[in-house]
Amino acid sequence: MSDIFEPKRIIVTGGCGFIGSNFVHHVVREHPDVHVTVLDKLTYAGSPENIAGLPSDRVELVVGDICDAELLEKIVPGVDAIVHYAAESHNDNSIADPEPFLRTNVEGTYQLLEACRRHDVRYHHVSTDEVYGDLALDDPARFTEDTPYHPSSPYSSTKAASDMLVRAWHRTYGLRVTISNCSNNYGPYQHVEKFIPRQITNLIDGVRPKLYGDGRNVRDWIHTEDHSSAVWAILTKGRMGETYLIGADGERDNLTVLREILKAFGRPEDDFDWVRDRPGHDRRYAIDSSKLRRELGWEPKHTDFATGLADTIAWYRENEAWWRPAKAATEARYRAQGQ
Ligand code: NAD
Ligand code: TDX
Repeated sequence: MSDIFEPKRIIVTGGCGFIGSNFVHHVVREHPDVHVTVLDKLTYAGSPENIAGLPSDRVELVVGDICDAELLEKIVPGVDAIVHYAAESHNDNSIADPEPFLRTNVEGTYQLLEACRRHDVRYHHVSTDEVYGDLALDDPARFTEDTPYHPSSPYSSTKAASDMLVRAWHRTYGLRVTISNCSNNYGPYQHVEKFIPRQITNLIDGVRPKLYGDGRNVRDWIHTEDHSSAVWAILTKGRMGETYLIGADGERDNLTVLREILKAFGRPEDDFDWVRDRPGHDRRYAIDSSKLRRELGWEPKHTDFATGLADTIAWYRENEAWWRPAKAATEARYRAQGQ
């Protein structure tokens, strides 16, 4: 194992989004000597409310675009590390309009890498298991760090492109980088466009949940808190230039997850609508995270999905003011797509 890296000042891009804000809460709670500068453009997916109430001497919000090289010149010098979460993150949006995905996910990553190169800053890149494409339902295989890249959607292809930039900046310029590719996250602060929050908030609204295709697509669910602890372990203990897969053995098909949500609301198990499938819909994702566990001693703590889901449902019930403003426009967009 490498020496432990102990950053004191970090930039978290996308720290007002779902996973980024959960990471900021995690760092504030678990690492009291670390100062966080959140860099976030506050797109439709980001809200300053996600980090409201955190101590102002520990967390500073800079509203801006990761593509803005001049802004990066102002905030990057002097920090120890950048942890890069900012992205356009939703597959369905990338199918409707890929352009913002190219800009933020590819060009934005390039600008951050260049800023890190100019100022010799350690860089951690948050990516997704979707870069590996999909697996068949009857295939016993899971993704490993050696699985070839085979992305399917505009979203996942831009994430794959950004991973490649990071690898090139390490090999060519010797930039101190690590990459993590994580499976599907769930938990508080997830936008209502995503599968689990969409169905929970539909049920709160008395609307039938919507299932794509045949509902047999498998996702490997991990609680976002476990994603945060894994990213911290990789940032501080990971080997330079290495990729680590993050997952918590949470494979479930969409129909099973939806039925668990319906049950929690006391609804019959078939009380949902089948809707148009996503074009190019990946069949199954599955992560083998043994490298991360073996090399860095990481273990997930929130592995009881039923408890995690119940807590998530409770969070959406208690925080209607947080998600309500986005709900009508999100559903209008889905309706226009036949979903
Ligand atoms: P999200 O859409 O909830 O949040 C993205 C955040 O990035 C928002 O706060 C948004 O305002 C900000 N942002 C977007 N464009 C920006 C720009 N140009 N400049 C600055 N800020 C910008 O996304 P998420 O689900 O929290 O995903 C975060 C990261 O984790 C992404 O890189 C995603 O690819 C990766 N990831 C997500 C999952 C998942 O299950 N959601 C799984 C694996 C990896
Ligand atoms: O209404 C729905 N009905 C439905 O059946 C929605 C919104 C989704 N689905 C299906 C599609 C997927 O099989 O549920 C599954 C999960 O869908 P999403 O929440 O859109 O997630 P996914 O496409 O799997 O991607 C997520 O995980 C990997 C994140 O959005 C990505 O950012 C991350 O990289």
